[in-house]
Amino acid sequence: MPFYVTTPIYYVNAAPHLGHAYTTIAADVMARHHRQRGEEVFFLTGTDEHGEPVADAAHALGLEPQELADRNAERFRALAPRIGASNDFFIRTTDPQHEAKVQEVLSQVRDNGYVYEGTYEGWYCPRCADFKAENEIDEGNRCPIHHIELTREQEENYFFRLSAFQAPLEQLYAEREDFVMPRTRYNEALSFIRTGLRDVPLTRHKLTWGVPVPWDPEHVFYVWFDALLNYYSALSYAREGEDLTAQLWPASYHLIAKDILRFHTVYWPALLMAAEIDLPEHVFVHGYLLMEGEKMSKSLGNVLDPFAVIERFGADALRFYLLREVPFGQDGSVSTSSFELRYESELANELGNLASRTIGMLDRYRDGAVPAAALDPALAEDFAGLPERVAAHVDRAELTLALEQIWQRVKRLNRYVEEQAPWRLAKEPERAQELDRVLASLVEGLRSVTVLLWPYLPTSAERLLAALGAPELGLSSAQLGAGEVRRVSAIDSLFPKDPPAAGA
Ligand code: ME8
Repeated sequence: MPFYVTTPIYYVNAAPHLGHAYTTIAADVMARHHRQRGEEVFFLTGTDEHGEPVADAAHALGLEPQELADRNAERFRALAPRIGASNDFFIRTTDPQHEAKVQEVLSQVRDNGYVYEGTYEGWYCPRCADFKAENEIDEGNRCPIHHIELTREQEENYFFRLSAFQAPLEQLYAEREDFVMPRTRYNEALSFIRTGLRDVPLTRHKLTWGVPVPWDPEHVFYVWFDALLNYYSALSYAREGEDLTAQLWPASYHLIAKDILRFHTVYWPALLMAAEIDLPEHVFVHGYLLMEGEKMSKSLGNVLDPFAVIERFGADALRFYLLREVPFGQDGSVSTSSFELRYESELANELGNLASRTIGMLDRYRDGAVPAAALDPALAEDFAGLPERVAAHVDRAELTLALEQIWQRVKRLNRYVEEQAPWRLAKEPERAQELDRVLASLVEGLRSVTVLLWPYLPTSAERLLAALGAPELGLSSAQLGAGEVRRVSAIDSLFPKDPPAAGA
């Protein structure tokens, strides 16, 4: 079974921030883990370039939308490698192949009888590019996300017959309880469906910045339908000269935050049904990174700069922090102080010291050669079934729980060092065999957790495995005892304490 994972495509109305980095990092962890399982993996991210959010931001800067899109799409494209993301493709909705696919699929939806002409009247948030239902409006006709005043829109549009999918969507939710995860989000989506679905605009008449509607060039497609289709269109042109759709569709996981839940859990499956395209397996909805209690967002201006963090501490530290600090799927606060605390106490003290102590003792007591000794059964017991447990969590996108499983073993290895006190054994020549066993067990345990940590800490894990002379990354090699470390070599500190500030 191939594994196809996506992030939302991000608006190019401003530069990327930590919230965007978060979803991309999570998707990358899943992609890397599945590659470790030997599966064919495809990981997609990219940018959403049409619609009012981008057109308005461009005009405010005195630019054409395409100019702003070109400028910011490059920043998002550049973010991926900076955070260690191994995406297989980067889609831009202004790609001509994407636009052609949008026209093709939405014409099919019309041919299938789900499109009609009508007049839309209602409240609209130009930042969300969202037509708000009456029960989604804050006091004073404000957007609950952006806190700006909503506009009253009246427009001749083509409509998508969303209401026709009320029963099919209820059936989908009844049959596939893991279509939307976690459970709270499934309940939220289902209760939205149960309140009764109204038809929604499929096109915009007032806007010109969008994909032209082939049957009426006075209109462009409503940005959300254009954007959602990226997950499908990308496969048709991501690899030059190939169409990967048959091989990779449907997607295994769409990762999103809860701000765009309704589009992905209601509109998207309905649209696919209308076009007779298979539905994705899962939509996983993670929470918000909060700063000072509010959703971090560019329009609210309360953002933590991922580039500054990476510059000083490296991408691995940021990846680890985000997935360790905030239980994946829930909201959680982030701050510079909690970042520094975790970096120091967990990465530097727990993992970094474990690695340097293990390598240091092998060097000191055995000249860097790993003794050929049987593993300590007590340790083996604590590691039994670990790769399987990690895989079971990642299968459900429980990335924080998977990391916790691994981290418990990092702590276990540190306790093992304290319990066995190899420095005492080294002083008693008659206990050389015991020392052999402790050292061999320790280095094998370190190798095992490092293989499992690779999706979270790719650069550090590769460095450490190279120092252990055991670069194998496959998940089966993470089993304690599956590897063979013969010699270790010294490495510089993996997570140096108090790295210099950027530019210092
Ligand atoms: O909504 N906490 O784009 P967008 C966690 N173009 N995640 C966050 C976050 C935060 N504070 N802020 C942003 C759009 N995100 C549309 C999507 S998809 C077909 C079209 C992440 O630039 C999270 O993944 O506003 C959220 O869903 C996404 O960025 C919104 O990005």
